[in-house]
Amino acid sequence: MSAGAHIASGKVREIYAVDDDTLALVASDRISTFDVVLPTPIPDKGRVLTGLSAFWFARTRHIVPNHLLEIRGDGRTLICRRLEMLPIECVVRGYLAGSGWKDYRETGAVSGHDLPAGLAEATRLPEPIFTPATKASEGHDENIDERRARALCGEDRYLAAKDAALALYRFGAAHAEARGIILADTKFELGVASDGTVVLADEALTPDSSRFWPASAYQPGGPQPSFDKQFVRDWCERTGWNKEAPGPELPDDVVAGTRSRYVEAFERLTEIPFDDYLARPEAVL
Ligand code: PZK
Repeated sequence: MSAGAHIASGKVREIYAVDDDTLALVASDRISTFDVVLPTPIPDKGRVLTGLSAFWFARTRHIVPNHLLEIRGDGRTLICRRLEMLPIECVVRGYLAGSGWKDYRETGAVSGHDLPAGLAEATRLPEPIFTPATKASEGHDENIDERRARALCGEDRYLAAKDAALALYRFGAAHAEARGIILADTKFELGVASDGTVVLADEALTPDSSRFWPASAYQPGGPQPSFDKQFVRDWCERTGWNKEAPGPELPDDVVAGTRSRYVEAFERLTEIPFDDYLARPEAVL
């Protein structure tokens, strides 16, 4: 089916070769928290993420072309055009969180963007910022400034990737905000097609590649609850787990609650019943 050789593994996804020009991206139901993949899957999580990615790919082609060719009937496999990937993570931040908040607190800047003094954690930024990062093969990506990112990609590719990423973030954040979800930040991966066009790849605007916050609970000045993973994180905290592998097995109620949150994110963002997606994955296209 995905037929060919295994090309790469992410923490919770796999890539296979279909032929010289084509890849299959398969999303599992694995979940990671505190950087550890837990032993208990969340049923349909891979389908939620695959359906969301495909939904965004179909709706953002006017902003930048993307690698999606086809969605498989299993709902967890995207058939994609093979690209030459850019060597940076294209991160866009609309709010101060995660490593953006950390870098700001330590230096007053994120990826070379000097920000106003005295901002609180989770503050909405006056404008979204592009904060490229290195692709670490293990450990954490490191935010880099525009000069380094430009040198890694080449001037033209860098500017095309930056413009695409900012426009995609603005589109996704506006769509999500209108449906009660704050898209605090997100990471895109872009590649270059054989004709030199810069193309959106990987997954896009999913809870695994983004910070989704429930708008109803938004309160700047501290860490925000994650739309999708907060049940899991809270439960893990209560067990006293030291956050080193292996992680704990999740109880049924935490699995069910977490699955509901993923499905809720899917339905709020796509306005498509998740059961319709399961019956016919092309419903998101
Ligand atoms: C590609 N990754 C990262 C993602 C993993 C690893 N269209 C493409 N062409 C060529 N290469 C890639 C893609 C895409 N997407 C992306 N590695 C290679 C990655 C998901 C799971 F294991």
